[in-house]
This record gives sequence, C-alpha cells and structure tokens, in this order.
Amino acid sequence: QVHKIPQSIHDISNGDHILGFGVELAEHHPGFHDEEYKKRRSYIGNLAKLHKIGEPIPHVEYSDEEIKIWGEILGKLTYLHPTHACKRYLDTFQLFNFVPDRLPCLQELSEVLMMRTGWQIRPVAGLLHPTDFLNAMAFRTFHCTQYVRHGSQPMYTPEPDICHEILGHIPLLADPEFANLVQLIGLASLRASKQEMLHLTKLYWYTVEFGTVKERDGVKAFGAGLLSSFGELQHMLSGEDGSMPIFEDLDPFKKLPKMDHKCGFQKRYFLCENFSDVASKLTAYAKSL
Ligand code: H2B
Ligand code: FE
Repeated sequence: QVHKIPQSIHDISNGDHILGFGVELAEHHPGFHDEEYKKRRSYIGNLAKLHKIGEPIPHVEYSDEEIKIWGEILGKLTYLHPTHACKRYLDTFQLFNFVPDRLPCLQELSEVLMMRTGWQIRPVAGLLHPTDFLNAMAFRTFHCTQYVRHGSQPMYTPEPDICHEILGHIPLLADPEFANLVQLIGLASLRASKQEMLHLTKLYWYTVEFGTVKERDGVKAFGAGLLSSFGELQHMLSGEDGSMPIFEDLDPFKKLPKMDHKCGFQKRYFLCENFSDVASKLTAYAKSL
C-alpha cells in the first residue's frame, strides 16, 4: 500500500472519506427519525461534494427555521464569550459582524480569512476522515460543514454543523499566530505514520477543539468545541453540572488521553500559556517526526 504524500490541496478529496450522517451516533442523533431533515442535510452535503477548489462556495438559502437556530446559538454564546473566551477570539470575532437574523455564507467568511491569514474554507458534506481533515490544514484549508444542526436540540449537535464551524473555528483562523499553529499540525500530519496520525488527532483535539489558555483574569477557552457550546463553556469554569474538570499542562511528547466524543463534556482540559507556547511545543514535536 503506497501512501502518496499530498503536494497541494488538489490531492485531498473532500468527498471520498465522509463519515456519513449518523455513523455510530445513529440512534442518538436528534435528526435521525426526521426524513425532511435528512433530505435537507444531504441536499446541502451534495453541494459540497460538487465544489471544486478555486470556485466560489455554493450559496445556500437558509430557511427561517435554520436561521432561528443560528440566532439562538449566537445569542446565547455572545452572552458567555466576554467572560469565557480568550482575548484573541473576542478580537477576531469583531471582524465578522455576525447578526442573529442572517446566517453567514461560507464564501464571504473564506474571503475574510484569505485576506487576513491566507486560509480558505472548503465545504464538506459531513465529518471528514481525520487524515484528509488534518492534511488539508497543511495547505491552509479548513473543511466546513454547511448544514445546520437539528432544531429539536439547538444547543447540542453530535457532529460538526455550520454553527460550530462559524462560532468555534472561523474567528480564530483570522488570527495570524493561531492560523500558523493550526497549519503546523497539518504539516506534521503529511508524513505521519498511522500511530503518529492518531497522536496528532489528539493534539488537534486537545488544542484546536478543546484548548484553554491562561489569562490575567483566569482560564479562557480557545478550542472551538468549547467556544461553540454554551453548556461546555459553563462546565469548563464552574463544573456546574457537578463535575469540576481538571486542567493539565500540554506536553505533545506524552501519551494523551483517549478522546471522548460522546459522553458529555470533557473531564480534562489542557491549559496553555499562550499561542506561541502551543506553537513552539507543536514545532518541537513535529521536528521529532
Ligand atoms: N470533519 C469536519 N467536517 N469537521 C471537523 O471539525 C472535523 C472533521 N474534525 N473531521 C476532525 C475530523 C477532528 O475531530 C479530528 C482531526 O479527528
Ligand atoms: Fe471542530
């Protein structure tokens, strides 16, 4: 089996390795028994599959219900962000002028990123295989889902949706230092063995998805899984659900805990000094590969 190292984003498919709707989560997925919803999700997913790098991202006309879900999430999160999000996120968030009655389109967000940091967005039909997902980051490309989560549980989704991408990932990708750090993981992934790939997936998970950072007035979130989840942000600081999380220093050379995708909130977060601290640790690890 020859593994060809991708030379550019054109060598990475956004359609070959989608872990499709409801995989593993089938029965728990809030939209699993909603045929209308599944049709909508696959319609939007198919648009993504047809997209070619360099072309504008197809425009999706969102329904009133979808916009309502977005508006509700945006409203709740902007209430928590001032106290729970890291400073860099609060700064880059301002660039986008998000409003509750309009769901931003990926094309315009991609243009802002391109101007700020040279990153681009590529639409994807669902959860992409970690190898393709991480490899694409080497070429400053972030795969984003374009469908909206199911409306029965607006504050929860078992898989990424556009609200998670926009409110979790996009703002910080406009921060040059953070954008470089994300690319580092991507670059390290290009030649990684299977085992190293699993480790990089965990490094991604414990930084870009669930990372926390020390600031003058306490612990703040920079991970997208935190920034896009009202419940998880509260859990991070107060353990209001009765289980105070643990904070640990990140050491990329150490074995990292198994990722927990399903069972509620994270029990442990990795706490970093700042983005340049994360970047130098990741660089050191990448050099060892
Ligand atoms: N695919 C998509 N579409 N969005 C993600 O946020 C995502 C992904 N995350 N694939 C990846 C996997 C991540 O959880 C790691 C690398 O497995
Ligand atoms: Fe994510």
